[in-house]
Amino acid sequence: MNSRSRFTDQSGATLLIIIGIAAALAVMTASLVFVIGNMQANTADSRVRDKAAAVGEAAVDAQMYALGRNWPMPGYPGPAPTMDAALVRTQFDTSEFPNSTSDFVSSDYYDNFDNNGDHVINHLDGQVDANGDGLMYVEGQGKVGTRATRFQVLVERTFVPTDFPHGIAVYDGGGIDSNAPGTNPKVQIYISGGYPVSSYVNGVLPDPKLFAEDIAVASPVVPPLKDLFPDSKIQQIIDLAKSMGRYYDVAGGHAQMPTDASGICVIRVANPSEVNLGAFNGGQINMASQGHDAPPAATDEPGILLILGPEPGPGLPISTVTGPNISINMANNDRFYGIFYTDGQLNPAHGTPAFYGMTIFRSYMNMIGTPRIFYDDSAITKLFNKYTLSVKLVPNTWREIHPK
Ligand SMILES: [Ca+2]
Ligand SMILES: [Ca+2]
Repeated sequence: MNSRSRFTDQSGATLLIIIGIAAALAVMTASLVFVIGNMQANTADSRVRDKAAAVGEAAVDAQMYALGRNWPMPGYPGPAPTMDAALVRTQFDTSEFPNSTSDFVSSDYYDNFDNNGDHVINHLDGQVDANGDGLMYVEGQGKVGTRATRFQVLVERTFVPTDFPHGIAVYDGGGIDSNAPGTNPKVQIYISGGYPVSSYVNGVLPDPKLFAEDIAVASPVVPPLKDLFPDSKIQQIIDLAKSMGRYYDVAGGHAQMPTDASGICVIRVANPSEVNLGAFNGGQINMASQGHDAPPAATDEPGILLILGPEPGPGLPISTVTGPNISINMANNDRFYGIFYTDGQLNPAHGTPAFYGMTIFRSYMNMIGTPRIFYDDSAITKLFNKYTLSVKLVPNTWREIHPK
């Protein structure tokens, strides 16, 4: 072998090595491009998936909020608790979340029991809490691009604490006037519910026979109302009324006086002022129209009516009497069923009006004439756990399910 051929052989070997390295580099580069491309695709897919999940979570939240506003029970046909899809849509930027409203977000809810007996719990089991256990399933789905994510969760209804004290027929924070002793007693028990029934008159009681003998009357010294009826309860009722659109601040000029005082209703008026109960519901509040003294029907639903003075100043307790000179007019056959609470006075009551339930006049009571007040425990029991406070997640029930 001569030197030339050796040189040629060496050159050939070097060339082969270079070609080999180049080939290996080419393969590696191609792999790297592939790997990076794949990673980018995965990252993009994962981002879309996260976005769809964020929308799905928002759908669950929005559906739970709708259920909190109107928990569907059998026999209580209210507006369906429909998720506000348009509102959810506005919470997400359209450049990042481009889908249209119709397939962007959706939700469902149904009872947590196999009501139709097909061994599966799903939409077909009905969109009411048929078994009445305060539990239902909620599903929420979000879709971004072509990626959809759906969640299912068990939710629980919680209640406004409308557990009023039993056994208070009347609480009168001031004096009481009456006449016509021949028409006594004017305060009586209609349904005791098995509870001892009391009344409280913060002043001299001119005629004890105003109250039926089976009512224990505290007078002239009474416990503070907040010991019987806590401030927190007043605040809860105000909050509930606000959430239901049943709070009217007439004193502040923000709203007109309602004509309907049924159900939950809180009205703030100026002090002094006159409030005529006959102006509400034709004087039949939470009761079907019947003659005077006719008790509430079993199907009647009691309400809570607060007639208060202007809002207390900053730092003052919610129970501050800001309307001692609000006169509550009760006339003719006006009748009220439920919890009646006012800063003001019963003044006057004429004709044969009646309250059934529990009555609180923080200022004074004029029982001249033939008004009637009946303690009716059914108002207390029917109001217990009646109003949904909110809907919350049952822990450890959140799971991802197959999208639809
Ligand atoms: Ca079923
Ligand atoms: Ca249920």
